[in-house]
Amino acid sequence: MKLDEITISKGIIDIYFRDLKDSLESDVIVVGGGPAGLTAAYYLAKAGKKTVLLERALKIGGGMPGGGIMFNKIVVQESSRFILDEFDINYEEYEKGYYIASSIESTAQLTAKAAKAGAKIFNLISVEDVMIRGDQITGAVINWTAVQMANLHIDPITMRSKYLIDATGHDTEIVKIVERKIEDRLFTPTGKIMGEKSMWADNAENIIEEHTKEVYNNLFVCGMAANAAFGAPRMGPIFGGMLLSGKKVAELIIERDN
Ligand code: 48F
Repeated sequence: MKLDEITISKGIIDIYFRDLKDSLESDVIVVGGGPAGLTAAYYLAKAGKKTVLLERALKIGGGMPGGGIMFNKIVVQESSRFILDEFDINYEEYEKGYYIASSIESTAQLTAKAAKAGAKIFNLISVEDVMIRGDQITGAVINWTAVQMANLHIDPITMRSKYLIDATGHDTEIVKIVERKIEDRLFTPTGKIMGEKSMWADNAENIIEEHTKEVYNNLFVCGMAANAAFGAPRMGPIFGGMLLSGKKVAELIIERDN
């Protein structure tokens, strides 16, 4: 078979735009393709929810591939080991209850399983605003990351969804936008973003599931964004809480949507 460059180009353009158009209306938009967002996308898609994941960066994975200070290993504790099994991630026990996995394999497996479950993953797209109707969050306003980086004055487009998940990590970017744009309070005890506290792995990991919840109408937080929104510590390169938080946010939305 003789290869034709124009067919290669047409194939990429046609299928990309088919997927992009199809993603303009969905059940759930997950903002952020770190470990929490990928885990959420997997469980949501597996449950049959139409799931779109938007990631600003070229590469998926957020803070996971870098491990701890570029040592590409992650730690997962006993309570979340079953999620490593669910994603077919290899690990070894280091000390009782401390499991070590490759951060590269973990990122790859989370991504592959989320995609194979049916989540549509778009990299290089940043969420720069949200859609709000009355007191309901109804979708995301998106632009190319390259446009933001080049500081070009180019208008964004929109995606509608029943639910939005802020899985943007330490920066809590989506909740920050919402906090600025609504007239009422967030569903945090102070009504505002409470802010991330300094490193305390045990405390942070134990509280993160409790903080994984709806933070404003139809807007949920998971992963580090959940602890940042509700004023809890960071945890460093232990990732069990991220996985459990991603699973929990999926379960909350599945329950709500039924
Ligand atoms: O930071 P990130 O990995 O968040 P996470 O899933 O996991 C946190 C851990 O990596 C680690 C930790 C504990 O183990 O403390 O830091 O909570 O992934 C967040 C992703 O969101 C993307 C960003 O590029 C990153 O890949 N992101 C952030 N803002 C936006 C965004 C945005 N506005 N639009 C699209 N993507």
